Amino acid sequence: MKEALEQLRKKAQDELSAANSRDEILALRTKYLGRKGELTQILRQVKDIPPDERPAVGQLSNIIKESLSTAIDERLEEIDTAGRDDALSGERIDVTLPGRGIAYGKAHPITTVSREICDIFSVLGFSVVEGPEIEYDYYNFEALNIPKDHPARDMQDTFYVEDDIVLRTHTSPVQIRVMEKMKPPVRIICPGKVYRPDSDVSHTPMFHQIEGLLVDKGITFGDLKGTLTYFLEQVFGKGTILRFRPSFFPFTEPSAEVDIQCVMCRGDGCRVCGQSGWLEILGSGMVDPELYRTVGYDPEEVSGFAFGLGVERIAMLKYGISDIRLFYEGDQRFLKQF
Ligand code: 2NM
Repeated sequence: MKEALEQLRKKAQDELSAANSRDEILALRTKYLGRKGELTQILRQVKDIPPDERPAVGQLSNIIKESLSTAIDERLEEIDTAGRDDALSGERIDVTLPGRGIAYGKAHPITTVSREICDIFSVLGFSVVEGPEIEYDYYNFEALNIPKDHPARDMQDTFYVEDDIVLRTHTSPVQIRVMEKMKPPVRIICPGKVYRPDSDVSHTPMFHQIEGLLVDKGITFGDLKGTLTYFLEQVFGKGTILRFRPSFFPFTEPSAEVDIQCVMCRGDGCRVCGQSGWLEILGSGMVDPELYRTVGYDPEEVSGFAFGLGVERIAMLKYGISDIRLFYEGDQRFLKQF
């Protein structure tokens, strides 16, 4: 009996050492200590041995039962700890790895240049005003003194939505709307999208314009020259050489186009300036008295100047870009440079 017990203890301990998983160890507990387990089977036979040997056998079996139970618990603990250690070392975070980085977005170069231009005029006391991109014929043409037979009215130059509704071809209708509502003095700058059916290296059917308007008592062509000279020196640098060249617009009289000396060849003549040595930057003029009558101002009381420029053209000259379409292709390699 004693021998059978010792053999059982040895066998159980060997199997326990060989067991490598929780399930195996739990199976051993059932196998030896369970209600139908091997130790229990042996203890059932105690009643068959002589009474004087029973206490010793009982004691031994209790010791074996205890030590086997303790050994099983310890082994379970070992397995659990090893599993946790494996999990921890496998899942360890390497805090020295560089971060994944966040892909920040940023303003489109046209937005940036447009804001820079508006900021310069804000310093001079101009307010930034926006208005509708779909506009009545009245505000886009009629109120600006562009008569029905003017070439700018042709279907090729304007996107028509309906007979009397167009996609605005310039932002001056915003200025007409402001003058209808507000009395002089008026000092406004109007940025925004405009639309004309053109498409080549220097024209897209949608582009951005900024127009300015200043109306007050006693405003002269000298104010126009001083304001635009200051503005162009802010954009292209102090000492920028410029010239005011007579021109014509239906809404201004007199009118002038402002050129700067070519930034590429400094006036020698190159491909960018078409060998002229000059770059056309903006159109301007003294607001035609006819417009004041249209909006209810008295042309004997007030005078003023207005100007308009294309943002893409300024951005192309500023950054040395030769194809306007690059702004609208969404190519990250191009856009990331600004
Ligand atoms: C230009 C050139 C000259 C202009 C005129 C007006 C308004 F509303 F007062 F009539 N706004 N902008 C103007 C004048 C625009 O763009 C080349």
